[in-house]
Amino acid sequence: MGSSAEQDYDYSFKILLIGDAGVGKSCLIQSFMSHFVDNHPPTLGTDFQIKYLTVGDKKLKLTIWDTAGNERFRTLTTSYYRGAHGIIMVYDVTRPETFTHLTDTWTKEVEQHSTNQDCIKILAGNKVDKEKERKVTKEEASALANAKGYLFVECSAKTRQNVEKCFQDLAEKILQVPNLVENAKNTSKPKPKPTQTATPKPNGCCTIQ
Ligand SMILES: Nc1nc2c(ncn2[C@@H]2O[C@H](COP(=O)(O)OP(=O)(O)OP(=O)(O)O)[C@@H](O)[C@H]2O)c(=O)[nH]1
Ligand SMILES: [Mg+2]
Repeated sequence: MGSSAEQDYDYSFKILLIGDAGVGKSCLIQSFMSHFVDNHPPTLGTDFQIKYLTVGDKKLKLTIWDTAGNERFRTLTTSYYRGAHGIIMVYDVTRPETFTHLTDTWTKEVEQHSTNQDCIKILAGNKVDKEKERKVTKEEASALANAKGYLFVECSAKTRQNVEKCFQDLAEKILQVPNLVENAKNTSKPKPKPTQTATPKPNGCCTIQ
């Protein structure tokens, strides 16, 4: 972090993506950052990327953490979840097992490791561009999200449909939670310079203070 432009944000949010191997977590991040990467290699361990986003009049720095869905490469510990403000729970709409695993496995992981009870979650059904192969309906996923109090979006990393919306909705919701916002404030943000005022001198001249 060097330039003042990079430090010029109001809040810094830690965002995690979780879900089974191959659901498209890394592709969603790539798609959000810039473009879609076909045949993305499986993630080994964990990785993160930084993206700046403006929501309303707030400038946000998102640190987006990606992890391996495959248990063999997973090194998830409390530290991965610690301090997370938002979690994107990804499943593949063409693979129903990736949807059920979110409730069977991933929610338990979150409950076990997450240190932030107020952390916002969004359920993201990816690969909606493969509509003909769809196995998980929008209705059942939306019902689960409602029951659990999660946000919900269907998206495609490939076409970029709803990819921005996924991150944007999550960030907007985080901004509404005072506890989350409080510990995300950018304390090193450069303060605006005081405006210069001219004071008239008795002899009619002015000094700038
Ligand atoms: N058609 C389609 N394919 C996608 C989409 N997103 C990802 N893919 C494909 O799914 C494959 C797996 O995507 P990844 O992003 O690597 O999946 P991941 O969840 O990061 O997998 P792990 O790192 O192993 O946990 C990619 O090689 C893409 O070809 C999408 O929106 N539509
Ligand atoms: Mg990956």
